[in-house]
Amino acid sequence: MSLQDDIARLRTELTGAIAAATDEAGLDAVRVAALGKKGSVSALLATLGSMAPEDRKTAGPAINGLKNEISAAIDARGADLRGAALDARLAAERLDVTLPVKAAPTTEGRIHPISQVWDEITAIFSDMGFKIAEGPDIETDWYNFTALNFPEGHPAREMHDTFFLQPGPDGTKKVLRTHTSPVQIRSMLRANEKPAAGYLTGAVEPPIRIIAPGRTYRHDSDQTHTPMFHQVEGLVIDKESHIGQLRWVLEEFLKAFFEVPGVTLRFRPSFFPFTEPSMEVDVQCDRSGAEVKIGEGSDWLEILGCGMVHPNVLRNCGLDPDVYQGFAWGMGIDRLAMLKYGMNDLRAFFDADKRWLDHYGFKAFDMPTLFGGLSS
Ligand code: 2U9
Repeated sequence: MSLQDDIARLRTELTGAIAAATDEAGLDAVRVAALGKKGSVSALLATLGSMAPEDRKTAGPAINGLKNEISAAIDARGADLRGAALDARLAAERLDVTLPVKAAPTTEGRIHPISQVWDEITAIFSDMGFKIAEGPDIETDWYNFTALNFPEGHPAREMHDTFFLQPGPDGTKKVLRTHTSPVQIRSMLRANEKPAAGYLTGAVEPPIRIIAPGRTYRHDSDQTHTPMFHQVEGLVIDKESHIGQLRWVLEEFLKAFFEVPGVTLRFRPSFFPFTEPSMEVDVQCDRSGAEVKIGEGSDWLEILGCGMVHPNVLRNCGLDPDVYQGFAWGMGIDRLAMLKYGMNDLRAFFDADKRWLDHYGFKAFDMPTLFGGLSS
């Protein structure tokens, strides 16, 4: 077979293989097989060395011509394959910039009004110097009732519509706390702890200034009651705490919470086993329009209960009522949320209805602070 035949055969073979290569890796394999060290075109070039000079004169340009031709064909096919790969990628990664932008979860999600109001309340009382106290939802009868001066068999225990748990091995039934007051009992008992011998830390003497926000439970369900609801209670214990301070704390809180320049409060005598005297507090409001306006008008709205801590409660927590006295108050977080943000059915709070949350919920990054605004 002549050199011309070899060149023609290789040209047909290699141009066919180049055209058949479907990706850059396949094309590179053809390049190695033709132009690599042990490639078919390189092998032909190597025969030039042993040729007679006369033959080399014609064979050299012919073989080099084939080499350049194949090299150019590989480059051209490479450019085609890269172009096709880019087109495929562009098609696959196509973005329709005319579509609306998909919102990030942080802008889509909503903070529940109860969480919002909880954060607003804790921001206000923290600013006044109160610490936030927490405790268990499942309590013993002693922490929920006895320590709070509810006598055994007293009707007030039934008034709380308590949920009882199955009795333990000793026959006693734990309860779902009916108020957050056991949290303050625990705080007072801790404040009264004597440091163990040799330790400098442990005892925290009064003054105590705490608020206890939390879930509470009562067997009750209608438009304004749910079996689980949220309360925030406050407690101040010091040697000379008095009702004047209680009134100031409540007024400052209500002004800050309802974001109004002033509030007028009305204190009515009431009864709670854990406070003496006990009072229910109404705030002046205007109910003539669609929503209740606090701080103006000629109506009254019951908003919270309060009183001076009963001496028996102090005694039950190891504090001497002749040395210490204090005041306490309690209010419903859910009710405050309804009043401030104009919802009228408490049950909707717990329906987990996304449309309701989209409407009444708050944006995740709008954290309530006193300097940045509570509800802005
Ligand atoms: C201790 C001593 C006293 C907390 C108080 C109220 C009055 C009160 C209700 C308001 C609406 C509960 O959510 S509600 O139904 N609470 O009226 N709570 S005084 O007094 C305490 C708490 C703890 C150790």
